[in-house]
Amino acid sequence: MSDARAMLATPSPSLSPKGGEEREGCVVAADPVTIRTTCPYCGVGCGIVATPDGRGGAEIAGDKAHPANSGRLCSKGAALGETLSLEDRLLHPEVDGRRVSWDVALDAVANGFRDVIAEHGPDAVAFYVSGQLLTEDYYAANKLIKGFLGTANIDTNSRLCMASSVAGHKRAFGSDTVPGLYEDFELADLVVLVGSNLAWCHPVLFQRLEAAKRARPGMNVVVIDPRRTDTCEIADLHLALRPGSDVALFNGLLAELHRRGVTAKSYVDQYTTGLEEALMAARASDLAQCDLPAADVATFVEWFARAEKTVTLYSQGVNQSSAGVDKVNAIINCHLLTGRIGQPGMGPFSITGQPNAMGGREVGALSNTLAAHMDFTLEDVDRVGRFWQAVRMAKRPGLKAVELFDAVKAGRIKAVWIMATNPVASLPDADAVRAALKACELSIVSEAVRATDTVDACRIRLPALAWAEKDGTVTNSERGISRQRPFLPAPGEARQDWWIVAEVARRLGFGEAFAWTGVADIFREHAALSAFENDGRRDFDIGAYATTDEAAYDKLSPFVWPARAGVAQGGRFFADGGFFHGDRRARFIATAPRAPMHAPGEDRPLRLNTGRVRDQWHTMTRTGKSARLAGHRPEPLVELHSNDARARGLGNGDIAEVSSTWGRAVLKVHVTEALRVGEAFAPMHWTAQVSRAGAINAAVNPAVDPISGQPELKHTPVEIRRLDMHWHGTILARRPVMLPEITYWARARGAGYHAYMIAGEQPLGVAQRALSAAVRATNPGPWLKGESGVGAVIADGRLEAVLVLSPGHDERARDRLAPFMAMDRLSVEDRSVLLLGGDAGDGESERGGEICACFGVSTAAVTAAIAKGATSLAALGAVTRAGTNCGSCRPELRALLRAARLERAA
Ligand SMILES: Nc1nc2c(c(=O)[nH]1)N[C@H]1C(S)=C(S)[C@@H](COP(=O)(O)OP(=O)(O)OC[C@H]3O[C@@H](n4cnc5c(=O)[nH]c(N)nc54)[C@H](O)[C@@H]3O)O[C@H]1N2
Ligand SMILES: Nc1nc2c(c(=O)[nH]1)N[C@H]1C(S)=C(S)[C@@H](COP(=O)(O)OP(=O)(O)OC[C@H]3O[C@@H](n4cnc5c(=O)[nH]c(N)nc54)[C@H](O)[C@@H]3O)O[C@H]1N2
Ligand code: SF4
Ligand SMILES: [Mo]
Repeated sequence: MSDARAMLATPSPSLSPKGGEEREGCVVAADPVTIRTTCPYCGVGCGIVATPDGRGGAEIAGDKAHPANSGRLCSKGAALGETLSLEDRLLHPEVDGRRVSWDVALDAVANGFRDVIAEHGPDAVAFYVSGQLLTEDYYAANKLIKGFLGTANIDTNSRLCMASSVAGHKRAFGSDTVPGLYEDFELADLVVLVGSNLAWCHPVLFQRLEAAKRARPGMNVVVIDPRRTDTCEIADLHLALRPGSDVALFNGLLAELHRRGVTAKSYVDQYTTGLEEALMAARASDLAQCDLPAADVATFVEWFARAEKTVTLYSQGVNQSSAGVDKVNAIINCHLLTGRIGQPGMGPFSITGQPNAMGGREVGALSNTLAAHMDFTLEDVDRVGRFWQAVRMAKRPGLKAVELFDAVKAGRIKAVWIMATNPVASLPDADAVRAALKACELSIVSEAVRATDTVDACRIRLPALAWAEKDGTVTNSERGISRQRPFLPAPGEARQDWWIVAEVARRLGFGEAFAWTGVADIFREHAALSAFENDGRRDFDIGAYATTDEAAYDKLSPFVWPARAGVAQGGRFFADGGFFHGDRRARFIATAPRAPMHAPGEDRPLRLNTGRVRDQWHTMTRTGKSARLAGHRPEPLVELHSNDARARGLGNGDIAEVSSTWGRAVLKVHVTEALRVGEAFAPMHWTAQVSRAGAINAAVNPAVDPISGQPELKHTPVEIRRLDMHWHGTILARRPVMLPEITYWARARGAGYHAYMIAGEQPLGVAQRALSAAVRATNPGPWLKGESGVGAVIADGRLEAVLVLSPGHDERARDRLAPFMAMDRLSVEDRSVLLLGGDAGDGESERGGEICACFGVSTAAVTAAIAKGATSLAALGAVTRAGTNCGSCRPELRALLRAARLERAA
């Protein structure tokens, strides 16, 4: 490992004046070196083995030795190699659109903060950070603002993600503790997934669960989600409850478990308080609110009552709600009642979204926590202040994300520094966030990518290193700490986030407290703080690592905390009580069901739910670079039930406006039976960079949970209206096209080209002229006009760009034209086929979208294989290769197999 590291030009903490756009220091090794690191996407935290190719790229594989994944990767992890190029990276500091040196940029940040604080006090500044920072970066940012600038106005995008779980844990346990381990899913007899689309959002954990269920078919899986997601493919029971009614369901469960005597009496007596109040509230709530078939609820209760080994996993369907904290506690109540916590195969399990959501909670970067799982009590403030030798300690909690950006808008916050998050796309009421940043005196962003919705709105832009170049640690959902290690040299002038923070701190006169020479220094300090005056009072303690030297840090193997010095590491919490409230007892919390904050009404009768798709990550700054990840869901879409679609004259492929009190988005319609009537679903991924108006958060409401401050991203009243398009079209072009004003466009990556899916309201002829001019402006060469709205640039026999327009939908145009882009030369015959509308005749023209990202297998190919007699996953894999690599598409393959079985039976 250290040999490999020595070959890489890892960034030195000194200022470097140079800045080529290339990765310097790429070396083709005779014997390729491999580096063990961790996936930068979801909270499963899969281990990765990266083998640099010496040309700035790398081979990516799953790490068989990593406990989270044992070698598995999902589609996103497997495609990481396609995200490493530099063409879209921010590589030099900029102030007001001008490239400047690091010195100038850092001085501007430091002077800006100094002036604002001098004039308006410390609460006029803020940081907004991210669960995608490494722990060391996170620690540095939190220490600077809370210990030296004197304000707790630092919040993290985990506010949108985990805040309700944090608050629920603290209410129940007295600490933000995830009691269990991943293996509990494999050991359980009942796994309840609440508001989690595990198959798409934590695919490797889903695969572990799937394998365990196959090995022990007696295991039951229950999915509680208003939508029928792909996760339901392994469910024995799907409860499509009314959105927001989870508290009523778990209250009903609690009351019924107690009535049947499933109470773990000695556990409850010895280790808990508050059961009577919780039961009273539970009995007072009404299961009818859930709008579920009584027989299904009875089955759920029966299974829960019977299975001692029960794990309840929950995610954003629980957290992102104005009743999020109550939902968390209603779930935990059931586990406390039955004593099913902290033992193999048992427990409530909050699964985290981002790779370092847990690390952010550990360093304390939420505005209402302090550091190392300490809070704003007098003792904790004093303790952390002494440890840091703080100059100016924050003494009370700061603003939470939504209120923080409200304060920016109102001018109360005059300087804001954003790191590793894209709030203009990911916060609710997002256009207001953009306006706030544009109006802000001093807006600063540390980013890896040059063009994002947030970068566009910020004055000072600081180039950060990205995944392949970064060095540090992350904590996954089971409290597992792993190393992220650099395997590519630093490009341009990009620097690691902690270094940027430390340089600003130095310029503000705090050099001594930020004099780290590398990440291991910061890790040791963080570990020491976790153990400082702890003595078992706080759950988070990794004191065993407080003296880890550079070599040991370099080699650090994944470990699960707690890791107290001199005590056995890892394991579960709370099997024998030991909670972190003063009396060491857990609290039952009385929860009363509440409907989502904003109810659908006459004007906006539909309820908009939002979330994720399988192959994209958040605002697409990385997954959007991969052609193979673009095939599954290439366009920004809104799903709605066929009844609701019919009532609005909407069909598949139509363009519709989704509007709310807060704003609007323009999306492509996808009709489905997987939703409840009256509900719609839109993915969160599209931004202004890749679509005309596909950013759904412009329309999402900013209501928050009153305790956690987490936004209710899953429930916004909307109306959906058909927009009458005169034409639909597709452009494939080798070089990016500057599109004219049109109603709808979305951009996706193809293999060696850019794809634009477009539609408009102006007359077809007008559009044709404007669009062909736009295509030719950046893709020069002879323009050939064909039949039925086809035009193409063919230079030296190669297709440079092609445009197809038609009055109706032509959903298949992209698939039909793509094979021509893959040809080195078009024969005379190819040319005429293309100009006739482009059916390459490979039988793949009706692909119906892509299922398998690894091998580019279409729905049509899978359906054809099933029709020819493939009746199992194995047979499908043998014929089409679909599902034989990462396995992320297996739930969808299974759904097609099941549909075919039902059809045959009918
Ligand atoms: N492919 C992919 N994977 C990811 C990410 C990504 O961007 N892309 N992001 C990562 C991150 S940061 C996170 S936080 C996780 C999120 O992972 P998940 O929470 O699993 O994903 P979501 O799609 O946000 O929402 C989960 C489900 O909640 C349901 N839901 C909505 N309202 C309710 C309700 O009232 N009750 C219940 N019970 N369910 C409801 C939705 O229908 C949805 O299916 O995913 C992580 N993994
Ligand atoms: N409607 C709706 N909105 C949602 C959600 C939802 O379910 N529905 N989910 C919410 C949730 S759970 C989450 S977690 C958020 C996620 O939302 P964001 O955090 O805003 O999304 P990302 O696209 O992951 O943004 C990370 C940014 O950091 C940059 N970056 C990557 N690596 C580094 C690095 O090392 N250093 C620096 N400085 N920058 C880096 C990336 O290029 C990217 O621009 O979205 C929230 N928003
Ligand atoms: S499940 Fe996929 S996205 Fe999540 S850590 Fe593993 S490879 Fe990365
Ligand atoms: Mo998240």
